[in-house]
Amino acid sequence: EKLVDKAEKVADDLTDALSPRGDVVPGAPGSEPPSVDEPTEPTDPLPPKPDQKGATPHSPTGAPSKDSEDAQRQQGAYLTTAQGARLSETDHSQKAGRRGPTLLQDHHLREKIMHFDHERIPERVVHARGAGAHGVFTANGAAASVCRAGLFAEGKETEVFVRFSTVLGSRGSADTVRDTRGFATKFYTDEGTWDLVGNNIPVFFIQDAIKFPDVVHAGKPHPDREIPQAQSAHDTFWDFVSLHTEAQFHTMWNMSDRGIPRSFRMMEGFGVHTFRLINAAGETSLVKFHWKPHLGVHSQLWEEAQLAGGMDPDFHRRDLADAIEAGAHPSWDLGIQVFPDTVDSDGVSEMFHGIDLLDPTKIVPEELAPVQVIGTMTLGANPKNYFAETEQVAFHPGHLVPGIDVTNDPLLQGRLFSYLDTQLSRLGGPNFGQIPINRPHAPVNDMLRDGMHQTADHVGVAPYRPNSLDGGCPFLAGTADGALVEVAQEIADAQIERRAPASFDDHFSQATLFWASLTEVEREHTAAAYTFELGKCYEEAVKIRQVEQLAHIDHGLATTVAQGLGLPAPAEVPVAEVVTSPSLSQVGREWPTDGRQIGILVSADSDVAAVAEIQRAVFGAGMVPLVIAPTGGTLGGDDPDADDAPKVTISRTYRTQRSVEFDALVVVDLPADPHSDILISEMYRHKKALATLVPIDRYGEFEITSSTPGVVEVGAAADVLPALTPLLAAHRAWDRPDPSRV
Ligand code: HDD
Repeated sequence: EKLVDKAEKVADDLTDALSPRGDVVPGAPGSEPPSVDEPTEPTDPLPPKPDQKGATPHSPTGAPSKDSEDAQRQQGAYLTTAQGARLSETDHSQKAGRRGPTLLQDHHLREKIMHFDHERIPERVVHARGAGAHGVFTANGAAASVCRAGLFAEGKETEVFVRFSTVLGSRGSADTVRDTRGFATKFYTDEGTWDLVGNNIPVFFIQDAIKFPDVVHAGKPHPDREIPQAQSAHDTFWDFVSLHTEAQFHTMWNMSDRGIPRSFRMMEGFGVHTFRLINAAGETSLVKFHWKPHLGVHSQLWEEAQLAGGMDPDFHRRDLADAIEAGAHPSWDLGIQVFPDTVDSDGVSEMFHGIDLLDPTKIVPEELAPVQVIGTMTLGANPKNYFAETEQVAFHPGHLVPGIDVTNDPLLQGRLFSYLDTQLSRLGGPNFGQIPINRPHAPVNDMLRDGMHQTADHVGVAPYRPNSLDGGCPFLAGTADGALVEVAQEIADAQIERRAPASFDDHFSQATLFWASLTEVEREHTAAAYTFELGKCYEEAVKIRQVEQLAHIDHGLATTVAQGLGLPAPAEVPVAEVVTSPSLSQVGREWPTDGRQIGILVSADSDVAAVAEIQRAVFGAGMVPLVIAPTGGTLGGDDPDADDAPKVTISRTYRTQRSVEFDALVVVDLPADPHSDILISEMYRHKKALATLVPIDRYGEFEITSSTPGVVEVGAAADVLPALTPLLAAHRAWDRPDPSRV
């Protein structure tokens, strides 16, 4: 008791000393939280967003929603419950006395917490991490001769929504990991929705969908510790792909620079499978779909990708959204490789020059079947709400329109089941097609009724066919009325069996073709990536087995990787003799520079007029100038009497910048600062363009002179842009000496 008394006295003394008891004097400093005048009328978002018109929302039956803009905003001036009752308080729960327990009757509390508790839905089992954008596809008419689909008619414009993604990582994982990228496009056509659910890599790990859980389980984090996140650099992945040789070709694409894109805007896309097109006369052709980015195909370097993963895990998501908001709308040509839908001399269908078009682990080199452009897609609007659009969008390779049909590719066939099925648990029931982002823009009259999350008020009494009560509606359409076309096909081999055709057995020759078609610098990167990834494995047997598989692709590659791992070179085995396919390389061409990010390094005393001039020129060329200075705020404009003195807004400080953000650097002044030292040396090592107004003779361990490839010394601000543009067009100075072999 004595101890308790003493403790209470100490507590009382302390409380008196620290905060005098009694009512706080109104108006005394700190007595009230800062407040704003309420209520506030709903306003447009701040800051105002330029021209961000997305797709028009449609009602469940396909008719445009009334007041579609208002429906997306908060309604009314007052905070309400979910049932629309106005609230006078939302910061305190209802209690029995100020210090008493919270009451069960507090509906507002329970409703608010209940809703919050259920805000998350299951993330996608694969492709969980993504970024979306709205846009328009405009056809040039070139596909009209092979496909009856209305969206390919010359000049036809169709609204689209695209979602780019990584495959292995969780929803919150970093963007710049080494992985395949998803490239899924929803075309809201007048004849129904068509989804082209592709990747940035034209082949897949497996030939049959039944193996999808295996490859995904192998790539996902280990089940015991749930590491590593969003990586293929671990034992289970390499265990699987070294045992399962049909995965070797896709894996090689992952190890090449394609596995670490510079931007979603600079990736190719592929439908992967062969599809069957039907024209107005009912004739069929086989095609593979390709997206060709107008900005070219560019990648990060592995060190950059790793740095960006820490520096800015949202690197690709931010890049896409910023570019669209700034008006640098990314665009792609959609192209097709067309193959005759005939049987070959052995009586086998879906073959082209000996390549089995039903095997999703094979490409058809573009030199054998050129990609013919059939239209262009431009992404011009960011989503207004990530969850509503990018998270809830549901793609499906079976969402087809009249004139586009599937083939018997066993991987595609399994996908046709999986994408409907997964939405039941992810989006909570069979009515996910009614979620605004998933609503078709064509009229929907499906006789599907009820179910979880039903939002349509269906009228009529006869949701069945045939009926005579609702006027016999809906009617069935014939081909002439735009019905889906189902091509009659003979089944060549009617025996039911679990086997693949012999033409699926070749797992290495196209990997050899790919390797042979890369330039030297791309090969170096690819070999280094294998060495890095296998170097992260613990099991010696896995590494040895994978190196042996590489020997079936190229013995030199296998030997280089083995050396890096400290393993003996594998035995030499025969490899396929190939002709090269130059279109597989991404190096050696020139591309537009739109949307590139240019760092401008200045000091506190730099010539503000010169910096402003460079900034204007870069911006005027459709690129993003980012001024890097010792502190934030503005450069210049200090003299209050000189209204028209040049003034420049600072975008980054020496501490908040990192080289991975910039495609090129303009050095206006060379500050003596460790952060800018790292900036310049990384720009050098990553082979990025450098334009400098001050001489840099030697920089740390690197020799940076005007004769260094990709480095230009300029005399004046006006010379910067003309000097930088050709360097940026080539993307990197690949011939720059690389002492540290990044
Ligand atoms: Fe898949 C999502 C692409 C094979 C099962 N896949 C998904 C997404 C893309 C692809 C881009 C993300 C779509 C989005 O952004 O919402 N998938 C491919 C490609 C494949 C492929 C190009 C091979 C050529 N996929 C594949 C197989 C299966 C799946 C063989 C199953 C048998 N994929 C799914 C899935 C996902 C999915 C589990 C996860 C979330 C979703 O579908 O909606 O159903």
